[in-house]
Amino acid sequence: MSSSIKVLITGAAGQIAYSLIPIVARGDVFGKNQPVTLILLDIPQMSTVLDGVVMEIMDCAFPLLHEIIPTTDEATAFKDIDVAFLVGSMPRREGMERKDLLAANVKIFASQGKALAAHSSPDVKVLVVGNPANTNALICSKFAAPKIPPENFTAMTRLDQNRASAQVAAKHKVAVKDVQNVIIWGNHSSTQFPDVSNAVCNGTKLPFTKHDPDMISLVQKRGAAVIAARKLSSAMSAAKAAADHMHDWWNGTGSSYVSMGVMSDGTHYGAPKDVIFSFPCTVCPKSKQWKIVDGLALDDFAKDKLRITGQELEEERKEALSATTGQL
Ligand code: NAX
Repeated sequence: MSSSIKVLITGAAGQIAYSLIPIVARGDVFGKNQPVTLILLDIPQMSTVLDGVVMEIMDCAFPLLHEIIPTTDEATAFKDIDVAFLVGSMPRREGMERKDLLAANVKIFASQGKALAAHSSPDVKVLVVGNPANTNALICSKFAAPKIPPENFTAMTRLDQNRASAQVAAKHKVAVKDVQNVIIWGNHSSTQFPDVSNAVCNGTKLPFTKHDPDMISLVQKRGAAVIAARKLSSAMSAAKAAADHMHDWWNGTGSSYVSMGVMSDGTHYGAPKDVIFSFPCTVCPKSKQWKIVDGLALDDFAKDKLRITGQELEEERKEALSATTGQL
């Protein structure tokens, strides 16, 4: 067996982490022969809950789990990690404006970016789940630069991809495992564009002549529908998506592509420069480097959707940077 890798999960006392921890500890992300050390970060007010989570992890007796390090200290949490799932964030409270929520989260991710630069290796792979995920990832990468390169930061749109793939499978009465190349473009928000026009089933093109407005709307509103029904936000599906995202980043994708929020350099599909934009990506298994899939055709409907979500990301960036004025 290889030596253990250090995996940080923030927001470790929260509900997504509660579903994510067992998936990681069981070997479903990094492999069945890969021991892991789990570092679990939450805020001091949650340390008793975190103690309970640690007890349960111990009681699971995971064979691959080398060590558990619960902490409320960022310097301890980010020390020499190989992978970070940044799940923890400030939830929206009643009466809170979107701007206030963004400002509160930007502070968290600026601080964690600094901690990454101070304590982690330049190879660390960082997946941001906490919302607003794309802009949090952007801010985190700016505060971790130049030590940690921007390509090491990604934001999660895999839940949206999984939701769309499941809808495609149900509609065409095929197995979801056989559905590939569903794309989420842009921001993990209601402006995202779920695009099924390139979807294939076992390599065969599915009969989408045009975009599917019902499916687009269903995926865009799925998070709200889960909250309305469950009185809690998506957690099991979010954890599975975070695991899928990191699994493919760590192990590679093969020829089909997956959606990842990655740094846009302004040269792909008209997306603005310097935002974390969700694109179709492949990952090389050897280098663990993602690459944007180029050359897909976009019709006017799709171009317009990409413009809208890109604009929203530019606006979020402006607000986020003004909330960190003087700190960069
Ligand atoms: P919970 O409120 O259950 O848990 C969040 C945890 O983060 C709490 O324990 C809190 O104390 C902790 N936390 C807050 N500030 C922290 C800090 N500075 N350092 C470490 N921990 C901190 O939320 P949960 O349902 O787990 O959701 C977590 C985040 O994921 C939210 O921002 C949520 O909006 C986001 N989501 C993102 C999704 C995506 O597709 N990108 C989908 C699911 C989810 O909505």
